Amino acid sequence: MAEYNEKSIKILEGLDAVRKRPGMYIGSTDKKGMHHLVWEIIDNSIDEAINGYGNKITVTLTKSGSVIISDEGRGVPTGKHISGKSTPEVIYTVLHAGGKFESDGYKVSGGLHGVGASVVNALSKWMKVTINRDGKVHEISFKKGGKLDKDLKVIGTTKSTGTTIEFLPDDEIFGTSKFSFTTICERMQESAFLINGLTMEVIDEEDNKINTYRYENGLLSFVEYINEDKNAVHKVISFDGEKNGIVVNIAMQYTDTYNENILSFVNNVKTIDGGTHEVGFKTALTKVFNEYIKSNNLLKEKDGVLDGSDTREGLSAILSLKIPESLLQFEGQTKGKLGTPQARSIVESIVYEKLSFYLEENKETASSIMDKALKSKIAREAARKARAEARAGKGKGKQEKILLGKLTPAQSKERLKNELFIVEGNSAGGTAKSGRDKKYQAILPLRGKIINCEKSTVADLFKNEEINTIVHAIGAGVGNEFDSSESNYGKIIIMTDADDDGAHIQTLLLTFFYRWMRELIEKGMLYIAVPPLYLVKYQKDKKYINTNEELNEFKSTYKGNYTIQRYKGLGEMNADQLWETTMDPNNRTLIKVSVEDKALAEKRVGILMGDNSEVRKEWIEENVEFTLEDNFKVGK
Ligand code: 0RA
Repeated sequence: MAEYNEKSIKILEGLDAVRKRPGMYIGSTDKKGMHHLVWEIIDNSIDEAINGYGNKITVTLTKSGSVIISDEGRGVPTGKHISGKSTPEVIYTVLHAGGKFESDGYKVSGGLHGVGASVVNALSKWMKVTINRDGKVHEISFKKGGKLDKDLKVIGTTKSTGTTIEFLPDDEIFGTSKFSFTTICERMQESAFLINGLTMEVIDEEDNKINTYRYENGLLSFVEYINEDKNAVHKVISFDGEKNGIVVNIAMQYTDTYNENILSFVNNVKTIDGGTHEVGFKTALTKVFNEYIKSNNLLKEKDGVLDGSDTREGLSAILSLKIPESLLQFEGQTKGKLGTPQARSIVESIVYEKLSFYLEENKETASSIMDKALKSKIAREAARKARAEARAGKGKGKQEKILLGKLTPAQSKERLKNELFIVEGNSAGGTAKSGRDKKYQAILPLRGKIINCEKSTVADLFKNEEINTIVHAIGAGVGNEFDSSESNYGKIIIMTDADDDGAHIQTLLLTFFYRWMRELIEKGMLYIAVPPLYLVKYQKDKKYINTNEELNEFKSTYKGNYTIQRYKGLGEMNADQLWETTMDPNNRTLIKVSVEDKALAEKRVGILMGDNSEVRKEWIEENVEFTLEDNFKVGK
């Protein structure tokens, strides 16, 4: 009912409605929302390419902050619309409920896609559309808010066809946000992976950078890209199939790591929350593995069977489905979950049939994959046993011994309200101990080195004293057995110095949490504390400052007459100051750690954990924004 009303209003109202409530159309008015404008325009060009018209799309970021999206399709129709206006004017100034002005082939209505190019126009300071069609160059332009500026007219001749759209996002809506070359490249590369033969070019005119993406066998290249820095167990396997109009393309590869990485797309749009296709894929894997194990006598009957998670350890896989509009069903709040029931059985039968065949044909690969799954089973059972013992009280004494003299616990037994501060260094740990809220805040100082967990086994983990302590303090298991609902703390807060060493410790800890307690991140329980960088004093006033930007602002406001104290470490503050600036829930800044994009997160953890500290530092500087409530996005 509500949806029906909303949609009818959308049709009736003009572009002003979009400017009044931009969030309704593009999700948000931050940097992410601003990038939605670009995705919206590009999606139309991609549709045109998928239909067989034009195999190159160029995105240009100009020095003035505008963006140009150019394709080589048929060109937007230029004739008169029944309303008497030109078709382009209608397309770019009239809100379309469903978004698309043409319904063909495979269309997706998931998520925020398909709100229409007019929404982009509505949220722009100006927009210009150039159409090459019928041998002529046509142009139409719009002013702030999507108001017609110059009506469609022919401005020249051409031999080519295509559509070029340039727009400048309105700073009244988006503030000072700027487009990110990296973000746009990542998105374009993803589209190039999904659409074989499509060339995606991204140009940054300010920094003179050009990136071009084109793949002949995109899914295969996608998996190779994800596994680039890992040791693959075999060559990428790919399967294709079709049934009842549903087309399935899959590529997969096991590596010697322990993490699972399944990405799925429907009609080239990511299904972030999975859905029936992923369920079908996982079901088939479990079935194929257990049948293989059984027929090759790799497991005694009394030892049971492989768990689904055993068959996915170290697996990177991409599922890409094309589903006709009539069968499309999306679920969940953000419509990121495929609901189409047929997708499950189709994927399941294709993977079952083709993977069984592959394993029979490639005995050596099969044996190393099975070996890995069997090892996963053993590790999983060992971890479960250890946890059961700890719960039954058997390991309790041991647990306390491990934490004794290290953890300063909170007094409260309210686990959700309690916070664990993981603090760099003993001396800062001491300060934090004196400064904290004893009731709800626990302090765990890190003394020794934390290992890089990127490739650790469970056994390696527990050999590292620092990690071992963290696992026991949180008390909710690790790896497949981790269960966030058993965590002793509602918030886990990483608190390090604001320097290179601190950043390094952060990345080591983030790698650990990402690999071994990912649910903590998914549930929004992991945070990074932001200690101040400076204390500035002006006459009798003093102020803590968290960013260099803020410092510059201060300097320009209070020309001269001030003193600046740079805090290099947590230890330079006394207990009161540390509480006041960094730990007091009413005053502190925390960055919530989140993973937006699984594939990118994989790459990012690779960057962060690689040997190149320059790249790492650059990344942290570029991607971690030190503002209240801003998310630390591993994946964005
Ligand atoms: C509908 C019909 C035709 C072209 C397009 C849409 C079209 C739209 C966009 C948006 C960005 N690039 C685009 N390219 C094409 C043409 C139909 C025909 O020529 O018969």
